Amino acid sequence: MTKTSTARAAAPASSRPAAAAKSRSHDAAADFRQLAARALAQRSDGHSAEACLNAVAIASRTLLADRWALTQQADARRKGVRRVHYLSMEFLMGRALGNALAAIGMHEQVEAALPEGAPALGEVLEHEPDAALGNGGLGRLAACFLDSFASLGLPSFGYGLRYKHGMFAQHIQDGRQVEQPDEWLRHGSAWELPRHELRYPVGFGGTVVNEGGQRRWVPAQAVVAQAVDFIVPGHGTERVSTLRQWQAEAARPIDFPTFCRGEFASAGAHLQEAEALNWVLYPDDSTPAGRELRLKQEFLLVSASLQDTLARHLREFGDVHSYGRLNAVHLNDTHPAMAPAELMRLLLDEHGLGWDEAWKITSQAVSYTNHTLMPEALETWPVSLFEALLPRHLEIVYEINRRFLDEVRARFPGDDAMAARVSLIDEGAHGGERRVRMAALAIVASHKVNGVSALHSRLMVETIFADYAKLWPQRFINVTNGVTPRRWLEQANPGLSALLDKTIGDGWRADLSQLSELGAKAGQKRLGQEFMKVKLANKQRLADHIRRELGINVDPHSLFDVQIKRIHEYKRQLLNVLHVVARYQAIIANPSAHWTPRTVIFAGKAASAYRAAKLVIQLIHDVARVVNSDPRVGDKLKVVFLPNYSVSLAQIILPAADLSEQISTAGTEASGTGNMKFALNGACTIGTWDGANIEMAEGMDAVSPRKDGASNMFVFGLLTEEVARIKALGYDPRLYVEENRQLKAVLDAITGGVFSWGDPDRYRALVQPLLQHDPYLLMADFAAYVECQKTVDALYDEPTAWAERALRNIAGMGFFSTDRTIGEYVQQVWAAPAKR
Ligand code: T68
Repeated sequence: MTKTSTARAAAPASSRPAAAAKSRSHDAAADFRQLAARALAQRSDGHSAEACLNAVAIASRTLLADRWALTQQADARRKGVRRVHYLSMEFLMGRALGNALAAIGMHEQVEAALPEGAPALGEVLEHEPDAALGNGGLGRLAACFLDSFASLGLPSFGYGLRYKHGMFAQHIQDGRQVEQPDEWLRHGSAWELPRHELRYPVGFGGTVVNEGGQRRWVPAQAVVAQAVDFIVPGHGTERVSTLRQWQAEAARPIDFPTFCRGEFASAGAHLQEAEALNWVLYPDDSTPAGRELRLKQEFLLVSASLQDTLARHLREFGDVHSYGRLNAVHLNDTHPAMAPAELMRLLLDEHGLGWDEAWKITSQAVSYTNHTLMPEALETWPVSLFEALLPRHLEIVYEINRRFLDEVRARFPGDDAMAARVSLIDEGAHGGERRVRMAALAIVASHKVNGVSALHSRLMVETIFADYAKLWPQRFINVTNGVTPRRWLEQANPGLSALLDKTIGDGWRADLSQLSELGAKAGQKRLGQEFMKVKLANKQRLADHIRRELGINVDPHSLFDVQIKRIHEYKRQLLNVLHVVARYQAIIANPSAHWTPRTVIFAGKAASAYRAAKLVIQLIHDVARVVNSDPRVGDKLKVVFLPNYSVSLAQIILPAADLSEQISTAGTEASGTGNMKFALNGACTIGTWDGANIEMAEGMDAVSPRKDGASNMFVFGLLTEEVARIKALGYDPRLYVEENRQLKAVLDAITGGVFSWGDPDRYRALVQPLLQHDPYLLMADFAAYVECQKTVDALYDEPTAWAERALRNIAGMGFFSTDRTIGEYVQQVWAAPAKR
């Protein structure tokens, strides 16, 4: 890791071996047992799993709190080191206890602390609800980052909101998704450490006044943001990181006279209004009714977090001028993009700096990651709503824009179209309302903007941000995503972890690149057999889970073909279903032929207002019902949809997968991270040349090239450029259907009611668009997909060859650890203050 002359890099400060040994010291173990025993004794529900869970969590938290204090002291002593602040509306943490026990090495103490008659530790762990404070990849990435922050010893804070209800709980009724509130805090959370001394006022609405030439915002409504900490343990180190989540509280107590008049509701209405800010995590396509609340949530996160960073900085360094040099403020997508405006306001209005210095500090500190190329997903806010809620911030945005557009006009004289395109304000030229473009604000204020895979970062500067890249080519970089090997391999897959330890040593946990050593050994027959044995045990565990949850019997020897992720048209679960139907038809046309038995497994949630995605879930269930009950099919094909996809469910499914479905239309999936988790767990990938699939295939083929020169990944489908070309030429999906009898038969069966009790209308809304515009080119890619699936079957029929391929896949995954990702952020984004 290089250091810069201007500020030292926030380099990992690890003390692994000594720390690990110390953590196992006798005193800590005895304290731990005592704490757990005391917590258990205070419960009224005996030795129930909940009571044990709570007691062990309290003991772990206490130990972690001590480590937190030591980490903070150590960081404070490392003067001149930049601290990283990762602002994200989502942290999809999953369960904490298993991870904490792995990190602090207290498994044995827990076994000893659990009293006679208590459930086994495994069962206790199963009782912890997931902290599902995220929608999908973006939120889970943030959680993996925290793990790496802690494990690398990076001085850092994650900042988020403490949602009372995380992502909705998905129930399935008659094959349809039904959303219910996720009550993850019903029994409280033993992990949370409220920090009562850390409270900041956050305002909304009101006016801006002039006081002796100084602008000052007088909000109409104020809440107090209260910090609630969640300590993130590092692995192989005693250092920890912090996830600080904000809880909004009313700024004043109940209105006493009103209460005494018996008007209870109105006496406490403002309490309710403040708390509502923390009620729900918004789904990614929230309704207009929720948009104002969402903007308030985003501002709550940004304002409280920045005030906290400023307060800490002032405590440690005494003046605000060095803030930009010593603090990195990172925006996880555009949701916290109000941060530069709020930082400017705090520096100008509260700390009395002039514009130029405030702007210099802001742009030194701020950086931004983009996670999507879909222009419709780039957040914008109506100017009217922005002004009503944040009038001072709108002034600041206008001033940033005025100065920015002056620069644009100076560099591109006469190019008014360019100025209009890049402006922070969309003027609503075609009768639309004026809107603030949050991605533009994030880009203009940031010293670095990154995409999340090589392809995505290239497309980002060629498409959605092309104009900005013309202005500042150096500002745009790529940092390819990763996943933490601790949760996604060590904890999810103990069997494979043990096999890796035996084969290449245990260093991969902290240095995933060591997996490459597996490349040379992948062809060893015995290793292949041991790998297949581990895989079979994992599949058996999943098969048991499926039987318990759904009453479906699946054969663990069949090929487990898995697609688990948010349900979205661009991710093309529907293409997978079309293949399943084609396979079903082929089997019943010729049941006595040889068929490689398959179990096709889906899991994922659809946004509640996303009709097409919900229809896909229903179709999967309808197809499953028909296929699974057809006696001609038997074990040759089974279809399973596991409800309520979550981090903890992923930890069961991933280790059991043989085949990972990564089949988005090329150019649509920014990166993907599930793809990495599958491959790390020894699944082969069938995938398009999209997102991080590309770098994964390149990694596998570099580390472990095949003799025939073909890829270790099952790659199919149109390339990004081909997709663009076909669309430009006027794509007609019907031509593909007319040419392909198999595809036509599949669509006819679906529209003919074969899977919908004879109702031909049920899936009209899914199939009609496929024949008309098919924006994600399912029709164009269908034939290649089906062909590619045949090569998958052929390889699976040869267990030795399959095992070798899977091991080659694992060997190529060394690059995809978030430790590497965070190392790159430190070097390229966070270590050096901005040079713009
Ligand atoms: C995902 N984005 C990308 N967004 O789709 C995925 N969006 O390719 C990538 O691997 C991952 O980010 C991490 O970089 C999301 O998950 C959201 O969840 C989201 C939430 C709210 C609004 C918009």
